[in-house]
Amino acid sequence: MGDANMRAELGSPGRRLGTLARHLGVDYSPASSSLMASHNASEIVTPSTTAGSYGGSVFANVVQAPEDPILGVTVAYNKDPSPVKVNLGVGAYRTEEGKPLVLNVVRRAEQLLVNDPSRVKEYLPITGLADFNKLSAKLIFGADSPAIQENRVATVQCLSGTGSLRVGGEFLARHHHEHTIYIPQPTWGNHPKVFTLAGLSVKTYRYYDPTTRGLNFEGLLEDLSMAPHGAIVLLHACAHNPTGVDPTLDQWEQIRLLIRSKGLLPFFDSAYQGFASGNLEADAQSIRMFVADGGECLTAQSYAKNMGLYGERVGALSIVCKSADVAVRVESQLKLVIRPMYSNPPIHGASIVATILKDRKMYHEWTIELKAMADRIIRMRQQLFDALRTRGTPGDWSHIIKQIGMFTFTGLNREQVTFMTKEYHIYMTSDGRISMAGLSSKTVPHLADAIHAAVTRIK
Ligand code: PLA
Repeated sequence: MGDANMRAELGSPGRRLGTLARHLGVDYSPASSSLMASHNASEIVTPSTTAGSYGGSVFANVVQAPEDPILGVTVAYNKDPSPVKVNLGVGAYRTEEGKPLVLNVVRRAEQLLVNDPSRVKEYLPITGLADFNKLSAKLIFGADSPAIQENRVATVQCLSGTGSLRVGGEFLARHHHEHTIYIPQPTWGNHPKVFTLAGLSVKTYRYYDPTTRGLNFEGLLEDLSMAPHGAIVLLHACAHNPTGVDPTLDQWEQIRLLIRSKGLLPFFDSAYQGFASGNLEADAQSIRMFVADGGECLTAQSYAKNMGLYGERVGALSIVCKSADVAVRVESQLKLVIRPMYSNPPIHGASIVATILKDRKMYHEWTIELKAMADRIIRMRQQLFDALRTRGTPGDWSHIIKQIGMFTFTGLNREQVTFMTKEYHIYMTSDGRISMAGLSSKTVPHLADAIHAAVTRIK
């Protein structure tokens, strides 16, 4: 077989490896091309340490990085051969059967998209799918939002919630006079990294009180009232991760008054709209209070959880501005953040979302499926609480049913978590957070046994 034929047959990854292999002087004749099937790429292209002057790697000093505190839990879980293992680490919804769920309405939307021959795979604009952006703003701010009617919102499609936070962070680092962002203590583990790398300086405000397992409202107000004028404040719109503790509407109102009176800039992270209460409107309430006063704010939206589009990476960043002309200029600058980062966002997931949001029937179907997910999580809370009561597990476990959203912040300490993983093959983050969405009626007794053993044996 000629070189050209062989390359064509191997396709593009094979072609790249072939070229590399030739450069490195590795035998790459068709006879030895079975190497491709039986060896992985690095085995083929890695030169031996005796291969001339290419002996050592230029990366020899690279140290092994630790696994991510949340996603690393799944890595450890996958390695465990135990048949009783349970993954309560990452916040990913599972059915009663423990399976990942693709919503029916998502499957239907995908069918429509696939069957539509007019759909092409052209690049989206830098700002993403226009329909998706408009519909996302409506979903979070409300169809009757004055900010939308007055064209004061700049919305760009981003790579899920994380990408929206990062783009928002980079925009603020370039265009906001105050570079300090206050994040709650504790918060989602990725927040400090996202904002630091975006070029902001991260500080924390008190949020959770471990003694009451509730909101440290006094501490929160005190810390925010000390923040410098213009400082950015990261707020979880609902279903605070990891604590499951949200301010009441009354407390939100006080937070709003303080933030506005101090000239602070609110940045909402909305990763769980509809997941907290089962109601999309109720879970957007905090944000809408801030938009209603006419002031400015940022919102990062994710469709990972509420539409189950995790791996599709669909989200949006909206910046609510004082006036339409500011919003136009803000959008122009957001494009300058996005273009050198990933050029423009992917088309498929955003098309699914837009298809569902613009069709009344599909939208309705989605709200029903969403509520069913939220309700199942709430049922798991009750079942776990009941199971611990039945076992007479020492301690007050009422926080399990009081907390809201995907997670329970159990209060278990690091040693207890390690014990549960080692002895019961239950995987969770070391701060004692468990994803209720990963539990089922079948696994609740096992988890309750593990918690009972952990708290009675390890103080
Ligand atoms: N913001 C918060 C508060 C989150 O909890 C998460 C996801 C995100 C943003 C980002 O989500 P997205 O980029 O996938 O839209 N938190 C998960 C997953 C569910 C993770 O850590 O990546 C968690 O287990 O905490």
